[in-house]
Amino acid sequence: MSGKLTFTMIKPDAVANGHIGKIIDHIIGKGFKIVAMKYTKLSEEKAGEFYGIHRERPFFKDLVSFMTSGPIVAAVLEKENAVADFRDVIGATDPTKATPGTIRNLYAKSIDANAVHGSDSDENAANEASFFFTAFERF
Ligand code: IDP
Ligand code: MG
Repeated sequence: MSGKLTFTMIKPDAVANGHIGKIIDHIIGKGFKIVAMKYTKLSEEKAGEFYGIHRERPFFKDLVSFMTSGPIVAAVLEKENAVADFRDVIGATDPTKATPGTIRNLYAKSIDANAVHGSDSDENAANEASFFFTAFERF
């Protein structure tokens, strides 16, 4: 059984490029309900913790420095089959390989500055949502 929640961030590149509104509209248009949302900025410590699973990867330092380079929008999204459906909506990690019409195809510039985050499993979705939001911030 797949879960109904996923977690997303609109990354600093997409925020800086003025794409917040279009990306939120795109997400709602694909049938996702917003359960929680905030405009915030990650500290180095928070970004390192969030991306802890990538700590050993060669791009980890660049990833943390990019994710702390400006504000982000964090959100919890609800839909049947949320995790897999949202991965389809965002497209491949590398925007040059992302399917036409996906968020990364439309708004991302490079494999690191790739506009949005999307959880990769129900377990990570739950953990990532709790990392940013308390139960009282979800509606
Ligand atoms: P995902 O965001 O599509 O799930 P992951 O493999 O989980 O991709 O990687 C997390 C993030 O790390 C990516 O969204 C991207 O910002 C960055 N990243 C992944 N692979 C590379 C790379 O090869 N070079 C630079 N940054 C990368
Ligand atoms: Mg991932």
